[in-house]
Amino acid sequence: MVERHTEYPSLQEAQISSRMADESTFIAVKPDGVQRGLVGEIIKRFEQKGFKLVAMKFVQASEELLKEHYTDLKALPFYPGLVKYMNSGPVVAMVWEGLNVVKTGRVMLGETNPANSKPGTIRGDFCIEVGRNIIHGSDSVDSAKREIGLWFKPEEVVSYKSCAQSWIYE
Ligand code: IDP
Ligand code: MG
Repeated sequence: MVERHTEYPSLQEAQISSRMADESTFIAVKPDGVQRGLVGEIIKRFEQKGFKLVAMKFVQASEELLKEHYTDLKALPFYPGLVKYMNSGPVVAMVWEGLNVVKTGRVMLGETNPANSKPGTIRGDFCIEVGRNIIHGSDSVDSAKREIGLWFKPEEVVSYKSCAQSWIYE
């Protein structure tokens, strides 16, 4: 009889873990998403997809943090308005983990401008204007690392094994 219940991960489990490579993305429900009661809907979509929540906080972000978060856009005309918008109320900052979560997360968000976002995407379903597009998602693995480091202390990102892992990854 093959004993499967060892305390060590099976080969299959080890392969799943290495393929997932613990890719993480930074997702934030923006102040308009919070005020419009869309926090649960947005979390639901990432949960239902199969991604794993590893950090979350409800926070009024400082102007300083938001300026740093959007530093790449500081030369653009909408930057001051963007910082003001993001500072206008609390946000829900999260880290989600999973295979290709950065790229897939961006697909789930839709395009930057909701007018170009397809129905079925978060921006396509719930908003109209680019300056009120309800959600942020990292655009690359490197920016995800930078953003997670900006918004979370290392100990606030929790490492755990999801019981659904082998039902989500083959
Ligand atoms: P992204 O959020 O899809 O990554 P970025 O180009 O990184 O898009 O822009 C960051 C945020 O700045 C957007 O989500 C949106 O809130 C805002 N933004 C982008 N372009 C414009 C614009 O033309 N007018 C007003 N706000 C904009
Ligand atoms: Mg961006």
